[in-house]
Amino acid sequence: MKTYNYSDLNTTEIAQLVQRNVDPANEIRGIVEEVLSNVNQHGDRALFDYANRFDKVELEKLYLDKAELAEIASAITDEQKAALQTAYNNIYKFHQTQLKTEDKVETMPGVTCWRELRAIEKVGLYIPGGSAVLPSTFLMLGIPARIAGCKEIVVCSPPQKNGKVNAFIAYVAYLLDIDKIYLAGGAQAIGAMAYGTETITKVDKIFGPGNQFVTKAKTIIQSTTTTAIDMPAGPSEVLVIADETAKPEFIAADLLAQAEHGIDSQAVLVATSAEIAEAALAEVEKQTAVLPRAEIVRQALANSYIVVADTLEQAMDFSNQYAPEHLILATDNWQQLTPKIINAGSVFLGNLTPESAGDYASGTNHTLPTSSYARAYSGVSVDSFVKKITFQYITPEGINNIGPTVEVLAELEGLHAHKNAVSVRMKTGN
Ligand code: HSO
Ligand code: ZN
Repeated sequence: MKTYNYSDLNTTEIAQLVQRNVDPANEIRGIVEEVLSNVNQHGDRALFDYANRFDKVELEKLYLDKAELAEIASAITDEQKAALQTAYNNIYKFHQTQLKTEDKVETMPGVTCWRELRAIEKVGLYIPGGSAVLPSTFLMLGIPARIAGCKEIVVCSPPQKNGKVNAFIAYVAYLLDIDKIYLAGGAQAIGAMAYGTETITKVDKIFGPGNQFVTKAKTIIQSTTTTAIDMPAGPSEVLVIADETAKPEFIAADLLAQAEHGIDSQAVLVATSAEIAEAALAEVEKQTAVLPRAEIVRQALANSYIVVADTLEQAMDFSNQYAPEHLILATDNWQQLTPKIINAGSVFLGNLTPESAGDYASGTNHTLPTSSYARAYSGVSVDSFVKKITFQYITPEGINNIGPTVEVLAELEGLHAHKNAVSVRMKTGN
C-alpha cells in the first residue's frame, strides 16, 4: 500500500486518488449485448445453452422448486441455521421501521395532498454464485422486498456444476418463503428478468450485485427496457479513518476484510499520523500471511493506499471527497466527526464496530453505493422496493381557493384548456 501525505497533495492529485474507474467493463459491452439479444430472442432455450457453456451444466429444467430447495438446505448445521436466523431477525427488525405512513397536508383550506406507498409488484433478485457465494446478500435483498410487500419475487442464481444452488442459499429461500430459484447466472439472468422468458417473469426492477458482466447487463437494460435497477454497482471498498485511539490490529483486520472480496476491491486508510499508518501496515502484513484468500488480498492491496492527514477533520475532508461505500471511524472521538460526514454509504462508529457486523447481521443493509455513487445514491432499503404515489383531494371550498391561482398560471403559460379545467368547476362545483 502506497502512502501519501495529505498536505503534500494538490487538488488534481486528490482528484486522481479518489477516482475509481466507473466503467471498467466497457470493453465487454459487445459480449453482454450479444447475450442479452440472444435471451430476448430465444428465451429459455438461450438460458439452457448458457448454463451449458458458462456454468458447465446440462440442466433438465430452469428452476429448483420448494421441495428440492428443502432437500438441499437440509445439509446445513444447526449452528449455521441459528446464525442465519439471527441475521434474518436483526435485518428484519431494522428494515421494518422503514415502512412509514406520511401525514396528509392541507396546503390551503379544502386542498389536501399526501403520499402513499405501494410495493413494486414484480422484483428480480440476482444472487451471485462465483468465487464467494453470498447467502447474506439474499437476506439483504429478500427481507426488504418481503417487508415492502412485493407480489412477485423472482430469484436467479447461477447453477453449480451439479445443477443445484448452494445449501445456504437454499436455506435463505426457506427463511424468506421463496418457493423457486431460477438457475440462471450472469448477463443472461439479467436479460431473462428484463425481457421475460417462457419460464421467467419479466420484472419491474432488478436488484443485486454481480461480476462485471452482470453489472454491464444491468446498465444496458436500464437504458433500453422499462425495467429499473437498484443502483450501478462497482467493486466493493472501505475507507478507515484512524487516530491514536485506534488499534492497529483492528484497522488491519478491517482493511483485509475488504481486500478479500476481490482483486479489484479497494481498502483506504486515512491515519492522523505516520506512526499509526506504519503500525497498521505492519499488522496488515502479519495478518495477510495467514489468510486463505491471501492471493486475492495481495492483489487488492496493490490497488489500495494510505493517506496521512494532520487532523481528524482533514481526514474527514478526504473521506468526503472519496465518498466511500463503507466508512469506518476507528477512533474514540467519532461523535465529533459524524456531523461532518457528507458522502458515505454506511458508517461504522468507534473501535468495536467492524464492517463485518453490518455485512452480515447487525441489521443494516450491505447493498451499498460504490465507486463514489455515495455522493448521490443511498443503499438498498425498503424504500428501494416501493413507489411513493401522491394523492390530492379538493373540496368545493378548495376549488375556489386554488382556482384563481391556477387560472393565472395557466393563462401565463398560454394553456387555456388547463385554465378551463378549474374555471368550469369554480362555476358549477358548489
Ligand atoms: N461487504 C460486502 C457485503 C458482504 N460481505 C457480503 C460479506 N458478505 C458489500 O457491502
Ligand atoms: Zn464484506
